[in-house]
Amino acid sequence: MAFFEQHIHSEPKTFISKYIFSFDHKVIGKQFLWYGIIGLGLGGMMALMIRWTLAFPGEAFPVLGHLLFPSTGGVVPPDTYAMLFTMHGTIMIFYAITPILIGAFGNYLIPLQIGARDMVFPLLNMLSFWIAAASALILVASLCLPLGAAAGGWTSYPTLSTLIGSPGAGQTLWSLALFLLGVSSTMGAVNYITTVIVLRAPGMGYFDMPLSVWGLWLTAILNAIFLPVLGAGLLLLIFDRVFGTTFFLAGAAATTGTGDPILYQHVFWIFGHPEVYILILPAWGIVSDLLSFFARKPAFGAKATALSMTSITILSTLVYGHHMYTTQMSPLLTQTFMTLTMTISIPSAIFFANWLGTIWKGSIRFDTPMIFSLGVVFVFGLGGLTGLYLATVTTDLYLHDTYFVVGHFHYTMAASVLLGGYAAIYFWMPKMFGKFLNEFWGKVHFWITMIGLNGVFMGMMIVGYAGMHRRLYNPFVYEFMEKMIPINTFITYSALLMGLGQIPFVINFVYTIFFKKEKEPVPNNPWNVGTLEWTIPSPSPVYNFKEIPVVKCGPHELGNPNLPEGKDFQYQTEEIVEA
Ligand code: HEM
Ligand SMILES: [Cu+2]
Repeated sequence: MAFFEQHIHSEPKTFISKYIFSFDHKVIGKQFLWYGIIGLGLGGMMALMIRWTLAFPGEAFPVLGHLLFPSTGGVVPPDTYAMLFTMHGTIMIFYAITPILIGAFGNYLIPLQIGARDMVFPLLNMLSFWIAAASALILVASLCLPLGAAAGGWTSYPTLSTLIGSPGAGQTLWSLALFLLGVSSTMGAVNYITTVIVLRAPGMGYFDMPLSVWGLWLTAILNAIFLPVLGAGLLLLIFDRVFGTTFFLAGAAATTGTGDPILYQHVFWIFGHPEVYILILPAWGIVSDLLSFFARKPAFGAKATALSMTSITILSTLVYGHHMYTTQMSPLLTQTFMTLTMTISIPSAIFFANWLGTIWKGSIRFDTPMIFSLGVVFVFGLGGLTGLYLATVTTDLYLHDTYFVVGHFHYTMAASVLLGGYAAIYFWMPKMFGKFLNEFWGKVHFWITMIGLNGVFMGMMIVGYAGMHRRLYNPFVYEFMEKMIPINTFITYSALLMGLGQIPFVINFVYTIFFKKEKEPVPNNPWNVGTLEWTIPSPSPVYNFKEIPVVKCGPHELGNPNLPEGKDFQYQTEEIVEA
């Protein structure tokens, strides 16, 4: 755009300016990628400890147990169990999935796919990463406190999270860490939104943007609006804990204050529901593009997909109350939230059908990024359907706070977003690092993960439906649940399998980046697709585009019958070939 001169960056010279305090969106993207993958490992270990405790209560956690919990002979103690599920949820959502999908791919893809040389505000971008790093440091440090880390669940409802429920400093640090992360993400979001608006290459209308950019852009908008809401809630919580205010103090009204724990829930979910869409939208966008690329067909109804994603974004701001049916809001409010929640099914069904339309009669190439994308279609289908049971007040009253909810949200976000993230890593690896991940190990990774995760999350929905409450230390103290022990053991073995399935990925990833030598340089466009990032060398140079490209067609021009023999796609810089 005319009023935003884009210069060619000069190459940074020192290690520090190149890899540590880098202004380059591509390097910042990679920093976030490593950050997220480390988070995934940490959160994953915690998940295995949780599962071990549930399947084998009272037994020492293998290998690490004796090291971590010497006072109990290696058994996870109850208060530690509460910290584990709290930190697991917090780390997975905010320090693993968010940095991978939004931090890494948001940074990496947005400028490249819209034909820009960098983000609009590179300094802000760098600060956003380092504030996120500080936030992670604070969170992890809280694990070493004498009274331990936060233990009030990832939602940290009062009274669990006020001084009465958690006297230690862990909860305060948790709130501070998330507040900082909110600051970091808001900075990132402002950058993404502005970059998409002002730096799109000449000729690129909104509907010419790849759907990945659409997803990331809508996510950034949600982030910019709703993270500050969480920030406000956390600030009040910190005030309650540190300065003795009573915003969320139960029973405060009965004495002199005006506190109400339910107020926190409103504030949390006004942020929290959009947050779950913040996580899923980038994955949706990426999958929508990849399905088209690997089916060698234009994305079916791409405009409708973009518009459905937009309407889901808007609707997602209006449904938060479905997390609070059991708090006795007025029936009118409850039913309004139910109706609005159900309404989301309409745009969801539209773009889900578009996914199926895209692969229908395609000449599908089953490369690793594609099988991960097909995996997303499958698990998101299941996750979305289970949402309907929770959206219905009458069924939710029974299912609320059971493992059914846990199964639902793991299908929708753990499974869908994780698989979507992996699809993206396998797909953009050659552009990011100039090397391919090994296909064979990629497929092994996919199948073990897929089998494991369905065992885990399907199992969760079954025990939840049978009445198993979430967050119990030893559910089998209740007689009616003894019959579920075998299913719980099955879930745990599935989780172990899923955990083992990540090892091929980690080895593949680390080996490829640091040790693998490609025999020949990776071609600019190994997958034969037309979006702008594939028009430049792999890995892309510091300044991305020597000349800012001029866009002449959409991102999914594949399989046009008028193309010359032997060519089945067009670059976005090429005029559409007509008969
Ligand atoms: C497709 C339509 C969806 C519907 C109708 C739906 C509905 C619901 C409802 C009603 C609840 C509350 C259940 C309860 O606590 O009793 C819930 C929980 C949840 N959903 Fe969904 N959902 C949908 C999609 C998603 C997506 C796409 C994600 C994430 C990417 C997601 C993530 C979550 C999370 C994290 C929770 C639980 C939060 C907690 O209590 O810790 N949902 N969902
Ligand atoms: Cu929700």
